[in-house]
Amino acid sequence: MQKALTVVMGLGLSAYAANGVIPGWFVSGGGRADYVATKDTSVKKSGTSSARFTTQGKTDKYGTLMQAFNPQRYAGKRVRLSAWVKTQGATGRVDLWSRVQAANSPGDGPGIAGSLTRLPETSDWKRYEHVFDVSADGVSLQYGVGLQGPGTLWLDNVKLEVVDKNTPLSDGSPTEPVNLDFED
Ligand SMILES: [Ca+2]
Repeated sequence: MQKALTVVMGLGLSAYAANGVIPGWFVSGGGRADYVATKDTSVKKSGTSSARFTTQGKTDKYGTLMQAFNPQRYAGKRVRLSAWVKTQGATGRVDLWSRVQAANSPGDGPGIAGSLTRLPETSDWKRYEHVFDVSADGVSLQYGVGLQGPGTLWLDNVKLEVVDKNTPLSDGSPTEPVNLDFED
């Protein structure tokens, strides 16, 4: 999963503001010029608006609508990122991703924690979640939704919360020793 993230994201971190339309969010990725993010007041999970992210013109490059911040206050904690996403006609690929970047993490890598979920080509609103640990080495916590190729997605009600250390990690890593006596 982490390797897949490395391969597909191709994030150039020279992000630019998403036309200044959605405060706190920006468009990044190698194909960032081929995508546009806007607030959508007609399609939304709740409240009065969602984020709409879509391809403008033809592209086979990856673009992502993302957010990044210094995770200092989450250091040493396990977090759950959840988000509601709706997709339409994403015949290339569409995903939800998260990662914790350390100071020396490559800009196009999976970071030191996080996850990647491939989403359906077309789907109604659905909640997805990633559970991962934020270590003290983390200097940037990032997450977003991305497209590679045609299609549109909507994002709403993104939430980041601290969870108990017993909450299973999304990447399937065990949280305690398993089958040490080989009897299972
Ligand atoms: Ca909303």
